[in-house]
Amino acid sequence: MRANTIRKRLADGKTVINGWLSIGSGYSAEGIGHSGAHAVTVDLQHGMLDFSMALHMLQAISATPAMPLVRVPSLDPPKIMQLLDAGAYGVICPMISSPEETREFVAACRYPPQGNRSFGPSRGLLYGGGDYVAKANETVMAIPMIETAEAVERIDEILDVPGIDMVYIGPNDLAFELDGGVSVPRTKSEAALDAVLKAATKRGIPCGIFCSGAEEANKRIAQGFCLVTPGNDFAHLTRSMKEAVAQLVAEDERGDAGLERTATNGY
Ligand code: 3PY
Ligand code: MG
Repeated sequence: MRANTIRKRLADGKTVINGWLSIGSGYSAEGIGHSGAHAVTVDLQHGMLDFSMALHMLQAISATPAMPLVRVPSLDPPKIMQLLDAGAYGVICPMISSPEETREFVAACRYPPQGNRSFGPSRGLLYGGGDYVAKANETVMAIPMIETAEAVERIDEILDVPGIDMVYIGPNDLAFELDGGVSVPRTKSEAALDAVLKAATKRGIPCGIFCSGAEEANKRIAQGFCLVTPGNDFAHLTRSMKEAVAQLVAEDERGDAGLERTATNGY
């Protein structure tokens, strides 16, 4: 089976940079897959896309060196299994709050006897290879999201569930829960996510986190996170376009870009 290179990076103590796709497009998925990111996550929770678009995006990511991950909308075993069948090498599941939910989630990601994933590997065979079914359990990753107050309280019980490959923190939902909003400072949720990071690290379970961009991602790496998501595709697209426009407007205000001249020339 095709190796899961992010498992190897994590085992070697290396950081994983994870792209995040909210735009439903195979073309932009392929572009982000070629960005140098080690993994790329198709976001079916908050992304503007559905299963049929996610399938095309997973196919596009397959043409790149990045490992294909998905974030599912919720703890929905049939949906999780279908996305694994579509070739996802890891599933990030939001709002996991208890050991019971964790067990249900991990079971959906594993074929029997470790779990209850149903047989029907479909595209997993095309992307993973002919031995997909035999090797899937040790290759695909089950990644619960920790982003509720209950999950923070019960983190040791959650981490005790066998088969968790990583935990992923949703800092914004955690801020809603613990700080009453997403503005800064986020005193309580920052302390909580640091405690989760330490609890996971102590057990050798890697911890990932969503970040606003590269600057925050660098700080999170220094804090001890093993996987960072430096903002989503839409944020990068709009940020860089705004910067380009701002630069052109600034040049025009200095009188050296000729925006008006371009307009009157009819281009
Ligand atoms: C959160 O910050 O809550 C997230 O889920 C990020 O994707
Ligand atoms: Mg969230």
